Amino acid sequence: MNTRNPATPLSTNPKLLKWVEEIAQLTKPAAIHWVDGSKEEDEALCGQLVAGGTFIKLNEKLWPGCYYAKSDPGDVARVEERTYICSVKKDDAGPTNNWADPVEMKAKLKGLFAGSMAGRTMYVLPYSMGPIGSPISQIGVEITDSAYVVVSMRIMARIGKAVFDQIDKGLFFVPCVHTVGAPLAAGQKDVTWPCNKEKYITHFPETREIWSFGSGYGGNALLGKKCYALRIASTMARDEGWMAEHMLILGVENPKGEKTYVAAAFPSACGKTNFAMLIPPASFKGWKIWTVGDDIAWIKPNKDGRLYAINPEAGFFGVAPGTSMKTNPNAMLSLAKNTIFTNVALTPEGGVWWEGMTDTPPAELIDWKGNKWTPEIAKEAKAAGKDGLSSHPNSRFAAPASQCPTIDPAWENPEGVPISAMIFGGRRATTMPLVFQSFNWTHGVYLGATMGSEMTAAAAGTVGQVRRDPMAMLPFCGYNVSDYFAHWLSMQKKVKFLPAIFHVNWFRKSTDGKFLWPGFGDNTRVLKWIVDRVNGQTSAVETPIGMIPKYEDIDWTGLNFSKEDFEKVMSFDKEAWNTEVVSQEEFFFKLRDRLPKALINERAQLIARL
Ligand code: TSX
Ligand code: MN
Repeated sequence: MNTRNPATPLSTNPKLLKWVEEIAQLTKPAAIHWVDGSKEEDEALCGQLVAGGTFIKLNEKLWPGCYYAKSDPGDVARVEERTYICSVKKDDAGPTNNWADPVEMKAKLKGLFAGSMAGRTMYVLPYSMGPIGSPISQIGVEITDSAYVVVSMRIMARIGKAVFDQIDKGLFFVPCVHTVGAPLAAGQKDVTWPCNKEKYITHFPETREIWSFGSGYGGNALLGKKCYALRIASTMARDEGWMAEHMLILGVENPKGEKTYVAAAFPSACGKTNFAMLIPPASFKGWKIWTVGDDIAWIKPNKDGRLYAINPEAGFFGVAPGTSMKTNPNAMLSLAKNTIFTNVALTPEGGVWWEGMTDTPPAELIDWKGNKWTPEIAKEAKAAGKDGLSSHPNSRFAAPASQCPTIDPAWENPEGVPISAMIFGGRRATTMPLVFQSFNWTHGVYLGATMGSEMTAAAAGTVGQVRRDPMAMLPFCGYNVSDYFAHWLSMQKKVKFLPAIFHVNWFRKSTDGKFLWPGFGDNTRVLKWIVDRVNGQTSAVETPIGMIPKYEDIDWTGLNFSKEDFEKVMSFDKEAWNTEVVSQEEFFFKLRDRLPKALINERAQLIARL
């Protein structure tokens, strides 16, 4: 039985105590709760969320330890247009970020936060991004008035007393303030998903602070993830000579038991989590793929002259729709217990379902808006021009990484894992071959800087147009993206043995619109070539765009994929590349103020080779 008074501070750090006091004075909560991270505390908070109607406990037999939440329909995703980088100089945020003056934004926030926690409990939530005590890890403290945030962060990060102990040892922490922006008047009944129509997700890279107002959802509210581990950490990394990247990390083990780690960056909707949890084809006897992380990599130069990476997260916050035992069994097994589901559909048995989980949908569901859903109702909705979906397309699971069957034995190694290759990619129906390797680091940085995906019908703009998403960091770089490229280029001076850089495209289509590559587990064949390349065990052919494999260089055992098929998925279309370099130039033009000369030169060399 835990009899601790949660209002009693769990730290003696004067800076922390003073800041907590200040925020309480400003936001006027009904109570303060110092989060110890214990199981008892978690159970009590989940019980409270169930009692208030925010959570539904799922059937313990089917989904042990799992909870279900549905958000306000107006609070379902990150709000990029409400996301700000508040650096003193506008140019330091750069042309791809929303900028606000830090003094003006602070004044605005002070107004919004005044009394914003009235009637609620203010949680003081300490967290470590990365294993506690790792030299690559960093600490944050999130003050939040959302119990949903506390129990979600308990899955996604290392939280609790052990982190306060680190702070009391004098370790630096990033103060993060979060409110759902829905104060309760005396006697006012709460809603199940409190939030505010007005939202501000604000970052102060120079003073290393995060303030988030008005949303309870995902990256808007779980401040350790995108706000800290990418936007603030990218700035810290630039200042300190390391890298905070939007990358998955996986280990490839060959039949001899030798392991090679790679990190990969893809724009959204490319199946990043699927790739991080890849299962090799049955014919790849003795090959194993190990998962270190599915979203973020913190990468540091090591004394041995190589780059080492950690996954700063402790869980997977994955998009549910499309995840199934066919597309990603390891994800399905990771989320089978102790998982929080948000905005998926509920089954009558007290389970969850989402589009793509099974071939045949259940006969009846409660959809993410709380309405009855049947396949017939969905059909009628679609006929009436609505989406007819049972789950929101951005519905999520928050599952402990430790539950992944392929979690790498070294995933919590404080030193990280050595990175031998980096992979960039995008969703491209044309132009981009299945795989190619950069000539060198600078050329690799160019590939990352110009990567992107073709827009889908859902995204604004013309279908087929490429949306550039450099290193998949467009919404996540905490400073001027041109300076970020310069930082990437500068790693050449800091690291003796840099990873080799590759570009992949699983999504190339034939002229009649069919995918030319089977993808999924068969991507192992491409990974094998990549790993063989970095270990000096295979050759490559030089082309104008980079180094490519010959048909014979790829292991085709167990797959019927002819040389003609390979030539199609690898083909070089000169016309398409002429269009590509013009489109790359248009993107670079937007960044012209600070774009490194080396990248302009790289483009000139590409044109010359073409
Ligand atoms: O995640 C995907 N990956 C990476 C897997 C490790 N997806 C899912 C879409 C992204 C959210 C893919 N979709 C991949 C892929 O490699 N490739 C494709 C396209 C594709 C879809 C279906 C088939 C082939 C390719 N084949 C059949 O449906 C039979
Ligand atoms: Mn991501």
